[in-house]
Amino acid sequence: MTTDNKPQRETRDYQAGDAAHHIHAFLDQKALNAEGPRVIVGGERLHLWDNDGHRYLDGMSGLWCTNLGYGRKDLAAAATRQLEQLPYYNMFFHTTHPAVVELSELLFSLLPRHYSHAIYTNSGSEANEVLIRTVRRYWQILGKPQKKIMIGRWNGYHGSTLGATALGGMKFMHDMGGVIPDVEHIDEPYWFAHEGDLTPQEFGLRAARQLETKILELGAENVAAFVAEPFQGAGGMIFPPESYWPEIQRICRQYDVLLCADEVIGGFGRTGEWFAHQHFDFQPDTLSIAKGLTSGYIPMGGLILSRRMAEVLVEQGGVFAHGLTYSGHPVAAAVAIANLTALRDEGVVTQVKTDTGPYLQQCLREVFGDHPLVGEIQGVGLVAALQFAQDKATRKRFANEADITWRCRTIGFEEGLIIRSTLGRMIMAPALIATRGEIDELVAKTKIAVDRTAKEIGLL
Ligand code: PXG
Repeated sequence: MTTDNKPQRETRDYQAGDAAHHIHAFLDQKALNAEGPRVIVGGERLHLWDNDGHRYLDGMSGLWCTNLGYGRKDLAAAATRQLEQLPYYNMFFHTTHPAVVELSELLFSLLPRHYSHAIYTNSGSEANEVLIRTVRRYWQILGKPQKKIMIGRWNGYHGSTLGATALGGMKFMHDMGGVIPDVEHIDEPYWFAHEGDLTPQEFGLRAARQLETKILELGAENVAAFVAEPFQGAGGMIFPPESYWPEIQRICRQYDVLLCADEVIGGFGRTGEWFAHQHFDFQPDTLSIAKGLTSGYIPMGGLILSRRMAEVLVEQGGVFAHGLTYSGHPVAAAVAIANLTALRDEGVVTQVKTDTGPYLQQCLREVFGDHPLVGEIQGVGLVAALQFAQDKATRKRFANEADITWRCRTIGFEEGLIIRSTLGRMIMAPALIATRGEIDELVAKTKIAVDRTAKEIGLL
């Protein structure tokens, strides 16, 4: 712990204040209050420390967002400069400002050339709210107002606001008042969970063709868009088989359905490409972005539109009846510029592609390839998942897999490591600046956590 971060108040005092006033995300409040949250007070590169001086290796880049790691003075300086120059102005009164103009120029210099316009938001959820309204507006302008059904995927995650929740496929979120009309879902391409004997490639094609079946059932004239994460993040870091995305793209083109990629997690270098759809080699019509846009230092998101869509909205659309007070916020834009500049000029994304990404993937396969608890290893660049399984050969999963992975995550914390558990998988997505040494530490600590878990359930 550094002196800058010496405790100002007792941990239990912070915990009491938190319990008294704060509803946390996706947690049982009562249980959390009884346990008392860890109070995180500082961070540097991949490490965090809490109010009691415990250090953690953050294997999750915060919540998939601190792509440049913690403690970047250049991002802080960019925010300070902009706060002093122009802390706020809006985009409504026939106005703009240099920060947002320069951000757009930089962003579109990094994106494939067939994208041309952005609608800025504060978060990924808002990006997906805007997505729903924008694709429906697009079809209205083209004289097809009935083309408004959005198709998402079960277990996909697109955010926590109403439209984004409905678009996502988390049933427990739908159950908490999270549905809207004209949203449908197909299955996720989760080969390991598939109980038949299809190869991954056969399974990928079959999973993709569910989209065709759904479109035909609903009538292509009623379907606006298909929305999915290039690889599924919160739903378990699920990588589709190679056959999946080309077939999805074929289907969307054939039935004139917009293909919308949620790049909130996959964007800004995670896979070693600037955007995850580039890794999977397909061409979406829209991209939802957030998180890595600012490395999480300040909230910002957006919806990226293809030139074809933007031309319709701009040339034929008249008034676009949407706007957020903080769209293109100058301070967020200034931080995003500093972040993207660093990712580009320090060669961070290139390094993930050519060095640290392959290194992490190779280390994980060497260390866990024959591990008795691990049935499958998926990932590319600096994102990976370990699928826990009772029997790798038959892909038999544990009946209580969520408990086992949760236990592994808890042991991780005890060992000074933060990795995430989903149903049957452990997920890691470290900051993109990770060195080989930091990757060694991540893999070694993960091995300790997985071994301890395996011992507890009698597998080692
Ligand atoms: N799309 C995707 C693909 C996401 O992962 C969002 C949209 C929403 O972004 P905002 O900025 O509104 O949170 C996300 C968010 C997890 C977890 O447990 C992941 C997210 C959020 C909360 C938890 O992996 N991703």
